[in-house]
Amino acid sequence: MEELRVDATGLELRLAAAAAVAREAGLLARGLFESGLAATLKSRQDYVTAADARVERFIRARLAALFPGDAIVGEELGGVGSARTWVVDPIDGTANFAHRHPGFAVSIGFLDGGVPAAGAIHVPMTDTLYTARLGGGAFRNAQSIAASACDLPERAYVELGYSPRSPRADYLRTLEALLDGGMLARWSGSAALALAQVAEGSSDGYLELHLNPWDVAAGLVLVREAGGITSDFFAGEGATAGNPLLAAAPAFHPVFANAVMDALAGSPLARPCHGLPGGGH
Ligand code: LIP
Repeated sequence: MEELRVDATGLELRLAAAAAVAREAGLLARGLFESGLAATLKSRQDYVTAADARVERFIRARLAALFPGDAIVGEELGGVGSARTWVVDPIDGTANFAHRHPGFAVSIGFLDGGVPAAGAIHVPMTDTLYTARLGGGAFRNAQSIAASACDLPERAYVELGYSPRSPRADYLRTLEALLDGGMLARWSGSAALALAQVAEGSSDGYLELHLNPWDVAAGLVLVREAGGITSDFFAGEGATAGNPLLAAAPAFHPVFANAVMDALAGSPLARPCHGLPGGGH
């Protein structure tokens, strides 16, 4: 028998927990960042520090104590999802953390029946906390936020993330298409921060050609509750193998998605099983 979905009260409790634990974990991460922890290279341009596992263990202990029946999946310590699953990225933006750049965040998402339902993102170096739950709106430090009203590509400020996990040719073709369309494209190295910026309206769109579930689980809720549109990240094998991700302000989404899909024409990434071009919830 399929488990009942979490009701509004249960979701509110999980949001409150995610917010509190994300901030506690963020303050722990900040202390480790300021202590100057060394980073090791997992593979080309893929870093890990002792902080990742230490912060994830802290988050897991707190969530397991509060919600013992929920599953937990994390970037460093793995795990298997269930009907109620926490998806944790202890340090999103590890490359920034490893190079002593402040652009990193703690991301804690909650999936209810496989659907992103609540999330909290804490930015340690500014002590900024983003929170959202299905039907409850999106907030930055408890103040309501909304995606931008941008509808013109020549005014659009977007992020095009890069990682060696996706074909360089697809990345370069997409970058060229965005610049040809008049958009200004940057890359911050943290998907969670990029999604928070779309939700608060300081960025008009974000695309990355491969991300993992822990990078986006919280940010997807944030963007959608802020009135933004995202691709269906959990289409196909998204929950286990990851997927591309597109997120945008509502009026800008059609232009952005069309430019991306034109650039990716012929690429396997353009197939529906990868959740692009967008509009999925
Ligand atoms: C990172 C993402 C970023 C992506 C990196 C990496 P991590 O997550 O936030 O957007 O470009 O390749 O996946 O590894 O720092 O948690």
